[in-house]
Amino acid sequence: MSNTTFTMIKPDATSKGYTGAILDQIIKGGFTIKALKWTKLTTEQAGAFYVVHKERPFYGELVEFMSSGQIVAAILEKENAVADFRTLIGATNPAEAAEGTIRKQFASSIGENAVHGSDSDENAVIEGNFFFSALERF
Ligand code: 3AN
Repeated sequence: MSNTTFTMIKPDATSKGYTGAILDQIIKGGFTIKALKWTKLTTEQAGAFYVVHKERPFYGELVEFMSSGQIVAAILEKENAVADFRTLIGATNPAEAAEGTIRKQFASSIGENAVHGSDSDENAVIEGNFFFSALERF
């Protein structure tokens, strides 16, 4: 069990002005921000980030959406970070997300679902390294 996970606040949520509210819930959920970046992905960068989904039917749509606007990337620390963060954000499809979860409150659809959360300790490391150099984290 690792103590870090990686998140992105997605373009749908940043454009609607939810960034502050989402960061607040992440911090109140017991996560410490170890690195933070507000940026925008090119289609090439979004394609590389989501390359594990390359064969899935929604890959093109996902890459287009994730490069369509600003995102906030962060490395988060907490005991049992990956699993606890996925509980905090809720199911991929906001219609199925539990009451009080970030996706239930802020997501509009399965594609535009407000936040990303790593699905394993291994991917949390890969995803954090995709965005942050050693100098940008503590
Ligand atoms: P999660 O983000 O909950 O781990 P994954 O890994 O199944 O979900 O999917 C990665 C991302 O791909 C999701 N966050 C969502 O934005 C997008 N996605 C997943 N399923 C669909 C779908 N059926 N249609 C469009 N986009 C999808």
